[in-house]
Amino acid sequence: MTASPDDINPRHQLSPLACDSASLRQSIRDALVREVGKDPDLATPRDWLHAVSFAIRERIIERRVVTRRQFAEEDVKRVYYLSMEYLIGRMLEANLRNMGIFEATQQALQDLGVDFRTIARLEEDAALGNGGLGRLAACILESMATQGYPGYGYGIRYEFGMFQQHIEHFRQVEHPDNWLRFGNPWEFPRPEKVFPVRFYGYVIEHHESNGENCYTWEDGEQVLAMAYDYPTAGYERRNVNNLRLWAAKATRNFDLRYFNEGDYIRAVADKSESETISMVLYPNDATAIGRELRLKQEYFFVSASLQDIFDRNLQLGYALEDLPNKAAIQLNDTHPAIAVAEFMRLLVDEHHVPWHKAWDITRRVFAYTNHTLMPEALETWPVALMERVLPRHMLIIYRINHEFLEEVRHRFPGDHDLLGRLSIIDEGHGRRVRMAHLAVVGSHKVNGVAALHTSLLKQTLFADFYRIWPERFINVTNGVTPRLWMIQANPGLTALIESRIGSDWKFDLDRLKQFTPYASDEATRADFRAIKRSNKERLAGLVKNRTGVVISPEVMYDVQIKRIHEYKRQLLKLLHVIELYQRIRDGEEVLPRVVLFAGKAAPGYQRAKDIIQLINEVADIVNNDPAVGDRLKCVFFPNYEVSSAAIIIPAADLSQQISTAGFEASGTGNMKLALNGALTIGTLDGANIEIRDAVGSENIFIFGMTAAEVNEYRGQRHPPSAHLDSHPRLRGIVDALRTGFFANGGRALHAQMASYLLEEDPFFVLADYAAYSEACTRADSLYGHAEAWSEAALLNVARMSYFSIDRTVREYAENIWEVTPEAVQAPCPKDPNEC
Ligand code: NBG
Repeated sequence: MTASPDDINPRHQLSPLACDSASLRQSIRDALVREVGKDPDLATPRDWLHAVSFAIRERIIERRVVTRRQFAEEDVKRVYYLSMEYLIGRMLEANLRNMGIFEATQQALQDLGVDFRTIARLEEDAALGNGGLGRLAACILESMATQGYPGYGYGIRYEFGMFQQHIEHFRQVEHPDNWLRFGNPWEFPRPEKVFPVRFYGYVIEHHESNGENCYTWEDGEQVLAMAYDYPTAGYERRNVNNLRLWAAKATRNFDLRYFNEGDYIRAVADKSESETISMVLYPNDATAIGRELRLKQEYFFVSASLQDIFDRNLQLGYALEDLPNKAAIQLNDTHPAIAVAEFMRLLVDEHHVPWHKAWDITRRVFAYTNHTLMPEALETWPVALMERVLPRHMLIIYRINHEFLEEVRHRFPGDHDLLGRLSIIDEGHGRRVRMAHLAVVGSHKVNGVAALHTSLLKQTLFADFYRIWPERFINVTNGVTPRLWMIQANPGLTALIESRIGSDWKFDLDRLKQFTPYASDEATRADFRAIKRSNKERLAGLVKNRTGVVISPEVMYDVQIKRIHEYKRQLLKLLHVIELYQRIRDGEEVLPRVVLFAGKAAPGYQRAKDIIQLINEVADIVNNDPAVGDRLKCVFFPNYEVSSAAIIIPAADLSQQISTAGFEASGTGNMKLALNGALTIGTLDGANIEIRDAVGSENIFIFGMTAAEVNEYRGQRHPPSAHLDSHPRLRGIVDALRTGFFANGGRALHAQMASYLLEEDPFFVLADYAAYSEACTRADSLYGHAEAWSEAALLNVARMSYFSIDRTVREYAENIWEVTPEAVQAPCPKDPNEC
């Protein structure tokens, strides 16, 4: 029987706030006075932004209360998603749309004389992540709520998110992202929800009569983790899930010690030191950073989250042995892998569960997603550091490793190399803890994020693990949320699709397939082109605003938008820009286009920052050459973030997905762009392969070496310069760099980049150039046929349904978490204007 949760205690019955525009208008005005504390006559646009956010959050939190009650009533199994990163973006419009009150709120604001777009633009992006990994986490949370899965996100409430990128003298300059400076109306601080987290100290071993020794971890430093909750609304559902982010606070005991000794200054200084743990996001994408503070961040949020999970389960009356039936914990990459040891510590040390039983529970609860094969991204910690910072965890890891290697020794007697390769402790590089191994050993399922990536995981990184536990490895290809990346970002295309096939596809993207026949309908194609064009005008406005460069909405928009990384090969695209420029200068006809790059470089990644400078210097010459005009514009769009992605993507015609095959685990920008009717030019890497299979090889431009060919080629050790004659223009292009043709003052950088290509070229830019240039020509000639191009673009849209995040989340739910969706029923709308 499913009792209505509101029956639990009649006194706590909720009476839902109404959501018609008149009620919203009233709530917004009330919030402006009561929450923001402003007279409407004096309110600034930001005051209105906060007022409307407060009015909406009241409605979201009501549904959250109901969701929580219902999950508790029904004893559901819950999913806990542990991620160091959430790249959420702005919350106002996403919340309004998912709550189904976007139009009513716009109306309410209009009645108050406030323009929605003007205030929405003032919201800071919540950029608590670097790139694809963090954005995937945000998409997964939204989809869990939309589909009704009982999902909880856990992470860190960084005081400073991803840095703001400015371009000064062609170079990237980082500015701190002080996203909380005006306060954040979406968060609920929970000062009573605090957990102590210990670092350093020592371990005491106690001998017990039953033969199992027990351990206590003592002394050291303690920091408090305080919860901040961000309710996450499902699309057109009543479910609201919770994202809980932890902030570090100094413990009171800690302060008191010094206060009592009379050292006021020391006490306050120590307080701010412990609070640095959640101060800043490390701005490194797909590279590990071996700093003690990073290890502390990882342990800090993992420990707080697991303590919270234990608390919840105990409060609900669940037995610890029953945890695998009540909780699934997903590790988003290796960053939270210390959770395996912490979970064991909580079970064994704090709750006195015998070791082997605890280990069985742990393995059944945890699962691990790997997001990259790149060796520099795989976290390892020096044993000495781990022993100092987390002494109890080091002992636990030793025992896990010992028992694991015993098991292997038993199955493969005499294979010492195998033991060395599998060990959680790497004895070869000054003794380090391999966090990925800990994650694999402590999980019942390990997944890659695209078919190729998973198969490479099995063949390379985790080949030995795959040999012993083949059933543990599965693939879950990434996806993207169509709510943000289609419905919100591209209202024009959304309306076009709705006008042809209705709106069922918004709930079930598979139904987008019904749009397929319209690709051959001339009227639909013409509408599609008109929508693209107006999306381009919107982007052109933003580009002019941010960079001063004027771009025409008439030409092809060719975009490469992602983190700057050698393996992603922004240089390959830049060489092609130089080719186009030289062809124009030589009087050849070329297809007019705007090439737009956007993306941040890790502040310590010199080569990536040099690539940004190179792009900007080439752009400066190209854009100011009167002989070129609108035939070629090259733009570096600064400070790429979720909110600007939502404007660039719907305007794109051509999507650059040109990583060296075997390096991009999946990619998700590739999916967003294709879903919005951009054609992909790409290598057979990551999810590009599955995108080709979905859209048809005639509707995508594939080129270059495959992962296997890259591998083989690498073995042959050709000098990169051997490729200079593989394409009639390549020598001249590299020469332009070498001689500093585009150099704005500093030639050295250009010459250095040319020798890097000619002598090292670790990602095979020159080897793939001829094939790339040829693929660009294919793309250009199709673009010349507007009807054929529009047909291919519309087929991309109609055939991208597989890449919905809802399919991804369903696969996790069915194959890993074993949880089922729960539609939240109440509060029941008595009239359609109620939330
Ligand atoms: C990134 C990969 C991308 C992938 C995202 C999401 C890391 C460590 N990995 O290819 O580089 O799309 O993860 O899975 O950031």
